[in-house]
Amino acid sequence: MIFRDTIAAIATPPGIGGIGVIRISGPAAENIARRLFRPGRPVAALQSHRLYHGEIIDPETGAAFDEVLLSLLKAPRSYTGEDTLEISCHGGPLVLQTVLEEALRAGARPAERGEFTKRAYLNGRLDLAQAEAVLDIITAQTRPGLAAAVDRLQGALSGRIEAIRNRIIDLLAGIEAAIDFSEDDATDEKSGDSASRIREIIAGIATLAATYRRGRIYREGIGVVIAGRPNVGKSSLLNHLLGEKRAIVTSVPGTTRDFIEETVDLGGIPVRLTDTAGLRPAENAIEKEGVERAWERLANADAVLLLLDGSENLTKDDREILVKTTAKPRLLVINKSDLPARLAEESLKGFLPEGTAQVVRISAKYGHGIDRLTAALRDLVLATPAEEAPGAMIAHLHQKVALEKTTEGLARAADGLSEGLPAELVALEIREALDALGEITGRTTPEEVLDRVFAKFCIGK
Ligand SMILES: Nc1nc2c(ncn2[C@@H]2O[C@H](COP(=O)(O)OP(=O)(O)OP(=O)(O)O)[C@@H](O)[C@H]2O)c(=O)[nH]1
Ligand SMILES: [Mg+2]
Repeated sequence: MIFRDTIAAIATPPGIGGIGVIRISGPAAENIARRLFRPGRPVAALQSHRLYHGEIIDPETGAAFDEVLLSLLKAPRSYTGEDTLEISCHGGPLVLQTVLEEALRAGARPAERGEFTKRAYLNGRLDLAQAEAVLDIITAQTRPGLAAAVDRLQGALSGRIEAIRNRIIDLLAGIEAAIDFSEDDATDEKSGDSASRIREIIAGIATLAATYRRGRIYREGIGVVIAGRPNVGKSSLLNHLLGEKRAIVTSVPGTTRDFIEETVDLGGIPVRLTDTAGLRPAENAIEKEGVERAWERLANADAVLLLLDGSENLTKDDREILVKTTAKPRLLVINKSDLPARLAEESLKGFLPEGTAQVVRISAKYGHGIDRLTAALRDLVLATPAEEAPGAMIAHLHQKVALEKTTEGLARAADGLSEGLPAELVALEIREALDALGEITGRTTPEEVLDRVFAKFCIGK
């Protein structure tokens, strides 16, 4: 696709920095450089993929606005696939604004959010899954999240989708061939063969779709609430996980009133961790409000760390909290393991689903058992073994929906085959499945999905 207009934006974040980058993409890029850029040493013409030192000047007066490094990346060897200019200025807001305004005066227009990446996509430099991976890299919060996004940018997901697509196309070819030779007496045998191939493809899609949970958690993180009766050590645990004395810790039950939320990287997962007021029948209006808020946070949490004091027997309040949180993904955490143990794990048996080992002993005060706690939380929310390699993961809801639609189309085709439906109708279902699959890489993505994807980007990317 060839765009006639040229877009420009400040590509670095607002504020003061060492350098700030202006990015310009489109057919006028080279002209804009010729107008605004005065090289340190005279050159006949700017060469592609070279770095030039010089000044951005006022083309009318010749006055310099800034001393810069400039590169011209000629089409198609650029991010967008178009002629692109990258100007590294000094990183001040006024400098960047001035250079951008000059670029606009020289023939560019302000870029919209994600428009550089959208052009890269429309020019075939990236497919849609890769374009979304660019955003995932920018917003990654943990190493594994970043690694998964880089994998997607490098085509891990696109490759998987392409492989599935090829298998469906082969299947379709077989079925369409049967349309032409419908008199063939081997038709029954063939349709049995097609049905089993469909089942295999569906199983492959299911494996990929199952990565959504993990992919989304690495990308968006999860909300985890630390809950328990007063004085069990919730705030101590928050502080230990944060590595700072964020919450007040005292031996007075009911110390924490309002909830405290902080984000931490727990074993590669971005976790929004909330410390809450100790749960018990409140003694006054302030505490009552705190306890209500704590229950509210609990209701909305993805998972709960339910803290118990291992140096005491289970209390009535403990039991009540245990009962009220059974429906939540939770870990039972027995704290104060440095003190003589009074709480028997047997007393918790009734609160744990059969065969699960969701009890961890820790000392929040001395940091014992925290690694085990982190690993157990990871296993709980990911529902997969911790050592599983990332591989190709889907991370966006529309990707999951597209896989589901693909499966539905294939399942209808399989039903059609077993019911002896005409091959034409079966082929139609398979074509629909292909279309649904194509939405992930952008082959068949509706305009509004594209708009939604690129609207999430920042300006300048
Ligand atoms: N020995 C020991 N004491 C602990 C441990 N964790 C917390 N404590 C102590 O237990 C008391 C209560 O700790 P907090 O972290 O304030 O407990 P909390 O659950 O936040 O209490 P509330 O905010 O009142 O609900 C403090 O005196 C802590 O020093 C631990 O692992 N071992
Ligand atoms: Mg507290």
